Amino acid sequence: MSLAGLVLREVEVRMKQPFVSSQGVEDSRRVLVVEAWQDGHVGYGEVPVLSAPYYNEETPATAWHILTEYLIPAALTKEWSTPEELAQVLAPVRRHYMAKAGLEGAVWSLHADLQGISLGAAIGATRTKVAAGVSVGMQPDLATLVQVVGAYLDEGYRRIKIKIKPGWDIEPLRALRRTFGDIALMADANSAYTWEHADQLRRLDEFNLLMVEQPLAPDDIVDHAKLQAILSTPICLDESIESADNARKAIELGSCRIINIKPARVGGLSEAKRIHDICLARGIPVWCGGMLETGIGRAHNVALAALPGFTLPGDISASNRYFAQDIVIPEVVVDSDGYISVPTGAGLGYAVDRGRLEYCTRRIQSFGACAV
Ligand code: NPG
Repeated sequence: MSLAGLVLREVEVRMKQPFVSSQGVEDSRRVLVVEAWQDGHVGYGEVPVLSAPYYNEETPATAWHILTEYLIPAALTKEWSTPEELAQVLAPVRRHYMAKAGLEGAVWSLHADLQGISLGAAIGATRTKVAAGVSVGMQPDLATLVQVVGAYLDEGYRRIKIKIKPGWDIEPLRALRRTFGDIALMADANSAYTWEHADQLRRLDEFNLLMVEQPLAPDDIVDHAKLQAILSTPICLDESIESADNARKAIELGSCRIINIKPARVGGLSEAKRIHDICLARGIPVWCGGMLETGIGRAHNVALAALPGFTLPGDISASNRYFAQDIVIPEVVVDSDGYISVPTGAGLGYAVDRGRLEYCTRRIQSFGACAV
């Protein structure tokens, strides 16, 4: 590959309702979109940062700075010819995984398009459909939670994830079990607990959950190993797993029995695939997490979730879960059986609605031969 140029956009896509988690509230998505151009073909990647640095250290402003000052210049001046080689060129920049993932993702998307194959095929994926799960933000009361979950079950979602924290855990889980019986149910704590809450967390075992996600600190694999030893509920790690080497250590320590893989959290699809391969070799089931992506990031997640080791429903819901109007055509949809079809067309598999993309663009900068 030899990129003609790149375009970086900050876009704002309005959400239908605010998403509440222990990291805060997102009421519209201000993310970055990267376009990679070559021979009239274009690939797209997304930097799904939150508006404030409460999931990781990144925001739209930090990602814009790192991409424009370091990552994009490196991509346009250093030698590389495949997306995996680009990931190595970007590696000297420490962390800033979401910024890296957006740039590498655009190049993966372009690479697949130039080869005339789907993004999924380009990374070695084989599934023709992926199971859709849904993440339910924190609700004001139990009645509203039960009503919201019931509506998603009626839409066909195959797994329900609710946010928990001390004071909002046992009661909501008990209400859902009482109302909906043995549905596929999991809880995401987003590090809201500490080791001192171990006895409280052990009470989760009564609910036969698929897993409890990231109960302890976002950079911990030691206390999680101690907790998993006394919990029958599988621990799933999210924030703690930032690389394939991290994943190997967590598995060897017994810190988790399941891993949530997000391309944005680990710097892109190349590292995400490496984590998948390590987990597959060690019998650790994985699923694809979400960061409230627009259809561009969602398309990358669908391609990743089509790899064979993704045996659990992920946080890949339909575009209409969050957006009245997405920026891709067709929008990501979940069928009545709770599955998303994996696109077979060349590249991203979803067309980017360029008019909608322009309408949502708040800031734009072009690099190399791209003129905007
Ligand atoms: O459906 O894309 C989605 C969101 C899935 O709940 C989800 N993500 O920690 O995994 C997470 C969580 C999250 C998203 C947390 C945004 C905080 C903000």
